[in-house]
Amino acid sequence: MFTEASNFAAGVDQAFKIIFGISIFILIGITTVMITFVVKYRRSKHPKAEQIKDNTILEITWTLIPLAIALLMFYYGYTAFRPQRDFPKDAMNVTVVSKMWAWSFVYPGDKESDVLVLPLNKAVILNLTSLDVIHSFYIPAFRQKEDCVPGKVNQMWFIPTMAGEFWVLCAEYCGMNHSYMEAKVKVVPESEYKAWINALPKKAAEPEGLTIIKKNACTGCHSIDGTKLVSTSFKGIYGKKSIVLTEGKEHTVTVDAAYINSSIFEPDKDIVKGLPKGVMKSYKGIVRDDEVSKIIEYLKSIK
Ligand code: HEC
Ligand SMILES: [Cu+2]
Repeated sequence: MFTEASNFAAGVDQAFKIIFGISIFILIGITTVMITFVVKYRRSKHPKAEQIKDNTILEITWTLIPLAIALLMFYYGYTAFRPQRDFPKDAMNVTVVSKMWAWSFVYPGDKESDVLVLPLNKAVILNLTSLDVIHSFYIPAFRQKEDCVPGKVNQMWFIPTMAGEFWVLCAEYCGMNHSYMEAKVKVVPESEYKAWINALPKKAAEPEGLTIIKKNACTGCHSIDGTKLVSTSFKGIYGKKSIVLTEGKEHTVTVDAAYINSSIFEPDKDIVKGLPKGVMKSYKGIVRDDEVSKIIEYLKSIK
């Protein structure tokens, strides 16, 4: 009925159908018994309530039947899920990089693409990463979903079993443009995949300052493309004027090396007007001085 485009899709669908079927059975069962009782034991017919005690057979029945139903759901869920955690040794690896609000895919040899192109019928392991907040990597047609957590690498694997284009969506609310956070998976025959990956250019080397900013998750609060997140964007920050409160007194500073340095190590000294105090923590002992210089160099470069 729905596109099942990976080796795991049928198992997930089967578990879903069984649980859904049981739910309908229970809904109809309970509703029927309820309506029957309402009619049969209504007050005009049955004015005096009767106490019933200790019916062993009944009690065993209503324990065993739900137990069997729960175990049945567990069995189908578990058998569909278990193989998804047994990662094959010879699969190809692709790193998924998520950030507000886009996906990118890094292939071996540092080649980067914003479309996930995969060879048909080949196992692939995806290493899921995030540069800012928690996202959830979701390919509905593959019935695969897993969180991308900053500072951690989660994995998923599957075999695409159908050629074509499928949606990648973010399934964890991650801010304003969450619903636009989408990409395409393109499953193609292996020869076509080989030609595509060979033609894909190498990723341009990243400025060191940017690597440090990402590593320390500054990008969770400060964007580099002008978007306003928790705090001001880093884009064009160097040399601009900032209105800050120092010990409650308002004044204007020019964003220069000294100000950036004190913003990183003593964020509560000068508070940018209109932004909350105490949200940014001091990076004393976390970011080294030589790293601060690289950050400053990078901030100068993004106008
Ligand atoms: C948890 C969110 C958060 C993180 C993470 C964070 N900051 Fe901030 N940052 C803020 C907030 C809020 C302010 C404004 C309040 C203040 O001045 O302390 C701010 C202010 C700044 C300013 C001054 C901005 C201006 O417009 O004048 C700079 C520079 C800065 N941060 C750099 C960094 C760097 C570099 C990192 C990573 C090492 C970082 N921040 C990590 C929240 C964050
Ligand atoms: Cu997201």
